[in-house]
Amino acid sequence: MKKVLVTGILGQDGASMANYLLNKSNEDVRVYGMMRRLSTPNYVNTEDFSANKNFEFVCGDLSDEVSLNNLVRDIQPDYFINFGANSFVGCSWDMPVQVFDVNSLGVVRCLEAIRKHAPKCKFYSAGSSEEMGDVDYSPQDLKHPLKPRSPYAASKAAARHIVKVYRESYDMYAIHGVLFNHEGIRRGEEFVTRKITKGVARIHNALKNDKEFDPIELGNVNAFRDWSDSDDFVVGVWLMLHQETPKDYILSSNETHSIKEFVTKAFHHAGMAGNWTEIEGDELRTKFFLNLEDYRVAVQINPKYYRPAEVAKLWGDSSPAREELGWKPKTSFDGLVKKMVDWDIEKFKHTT
Ligand code: NAP
Ligand code: F7E
Repeated sequence: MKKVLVTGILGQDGASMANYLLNKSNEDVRVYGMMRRLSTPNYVNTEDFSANKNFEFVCGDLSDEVSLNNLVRDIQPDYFINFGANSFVGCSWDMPVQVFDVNSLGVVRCLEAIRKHAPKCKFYSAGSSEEMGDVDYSPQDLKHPLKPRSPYAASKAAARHIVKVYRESYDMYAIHGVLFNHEGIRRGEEFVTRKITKGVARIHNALKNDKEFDPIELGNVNAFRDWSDSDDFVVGVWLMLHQETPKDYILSSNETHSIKEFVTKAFHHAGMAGNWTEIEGDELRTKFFLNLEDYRVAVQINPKYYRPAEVAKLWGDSSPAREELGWKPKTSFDGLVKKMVDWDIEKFKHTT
């Protein structure tokens, strides 16, 4: 039986990965899910697998090398999948030191723990399309230069470099997957897709109950992202950990869509047609109106959600992963929007 240590177990990808390994794949594995100490932990993402006899929560923190050293020494994992991070780009300007400590130094601490205590363990570092930042061309591949636009992106670019250094210096199986945006029913509620689908569910319920509603407030709705389903990406990450020779890959849908398009589709899927209106030169007055008798505003702009520097357009090229690993995402963009909207309408059906 293979032992897999997964950090960020209460988050989206850590939970998706554990769920895949324990409930969906045919792998003979024991999963150790690392969580940090919280006064009130939220176990909503781990409900599908936490009772599995091959699963165990373990305690540790990426900012604490003692906990990482002890876990690797005691568990002797075959795989160490590091999904733990401060993953929200928007807050990374507010806490840049913490972001670098967890997202960059945290990776060095993981690599050192493996080097010292379990050098044959295969390590996965969670890289990001944000590393491309201020992009030179589309779609972006692994040759694209690192041009980070946020402390978060810079922290992930640093992680990419250090993983390569350890791989080449110590002959370790250490890889840094560059993953474009991926979402789903476990997505944190501050990320734009979940914020939209939760808002759509709220407005859907209000209209059903003949009540008033407040609009969803967003920042830059003209940004483009390459969105996929997290459940598809964890399969790609697992395949990356099974190559003859360790190598980094991009995972992406190979499509790009604007935030506006996501909004329109999400409302449409919930049975609410609407239209964007814009006043030239006055971005702040951009609005999404529902085509009801009284054309009510469902989305409006609040500049507090603007970022100090924006990444305008991400669009990945994952052809090497598709050709060499035999991976491809199953869920389309429309399928992802539908899955998230349906989930949130059901989940929040009593909330208005
Ligand atoms: P997420 O839902 O925010 O999960 C991140 C997890 O990391 C959370 O469970 C969090 O714990 C944990 N964490 C934060 N600080 C920690 C620390 N000091 N020590 C240990 N754990 C800590 O993020 P995700 O979407 O699953 O993303 C997984 C990884 O992929 C992250 O590294 C992210 O940066 C990267 N990534 C994500 C995407 C994407 O679109 N989802 C794309 C590219 C790369 P709490 O639950 O206690 O807060
Ligand atoms: O923003 C715009 C925002 O926060 C997407 C993380 O998983 O993917 C994620 O980072 C876009 C940006 O994700 C709001 O300005 C508009 O252009 O959902 P997001 P992200 O920044 O792309 C990458 C690949 C990661 O690695 C990260 O860990 O949407 N936007 N209005 C908004 N974004 C948010 N959050 N909230 C808004 O109100």
